[in-house]
Amino acid sequence: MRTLGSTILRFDRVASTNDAAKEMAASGAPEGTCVLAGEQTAGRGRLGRSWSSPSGEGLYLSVIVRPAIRAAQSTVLTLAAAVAVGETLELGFQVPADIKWPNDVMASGRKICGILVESAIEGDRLQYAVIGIGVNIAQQAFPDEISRVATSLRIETGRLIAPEEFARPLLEHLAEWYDAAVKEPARLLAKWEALSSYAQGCVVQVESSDWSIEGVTRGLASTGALRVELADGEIREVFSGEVSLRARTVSG
Ligand code: BT5
Repeated sequence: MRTLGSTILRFDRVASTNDAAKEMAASGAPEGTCVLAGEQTAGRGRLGRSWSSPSGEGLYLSVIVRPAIRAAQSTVLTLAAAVAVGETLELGFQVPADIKWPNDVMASGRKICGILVESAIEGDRLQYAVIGIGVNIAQQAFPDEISRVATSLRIETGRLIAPEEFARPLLEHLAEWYDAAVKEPARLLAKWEALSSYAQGCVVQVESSDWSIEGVTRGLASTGALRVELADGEIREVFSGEVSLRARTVSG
């Protein structure tokens, strides 16, 4: 299996570990190179949103990968990262985790981790991708805007650990699921569905900037897209980056 994290570049503070990793990837850094920071001054989420990244309180990690997959397949990298974080929480720290498609890992119904995968594309292949993972580790309180939606490992377990203690097992799980994403995507998709209460039979509203649909989730397509059944029985495949998803109630 591949190793991720044999080279880890540590910074006290960066704007965004994803930006630092993208620069390194563009100048040839090999697969598995990681960037880890104690603090981000401009941590990013999707669509220009920000990621709260206070000094010493979270894990801010970006991993460079160079998978032989098609660009249209790149959502599987987000799914692999979410499964790796979910397993680390459950197996390493006994925190029950739930994955909310496409890029949130939840604990007790609150967001404990966000994932931002950014890719450079050449033709229809990926030249490289940067898997950015933010995990709330030591926070006991959050800024007002996210105080009702966020949680941390410390809040969930009562334990205080260093972010690097989470990074080590996370990189091992990520290596396994990254490998599966490339070689056996069906195994990864099945594991993701097993870890997500949103995957099957969940009534959801999916919104993008110019449309909105409501339906029932019907698992993942082979590309990693979420399958949503509309009221008339039509199945829509929803791709990451386009939408946000609001769970309503769970139906059979
Ligand atoms: C994400 O975006 O959840 C992806 C976050 C990725 C962060 C990592 S840290 C390492 C790497 N370097 C970066 O610059 N980024 C990556 P999205 O789904 O768009 O969610 C963003 C939303 O989550 C915000 O608008 C807030 O509502 C909420 N949020 C912000 N900071 C949070 C935090 N620390 N914990 C929980 N929720 C947060």
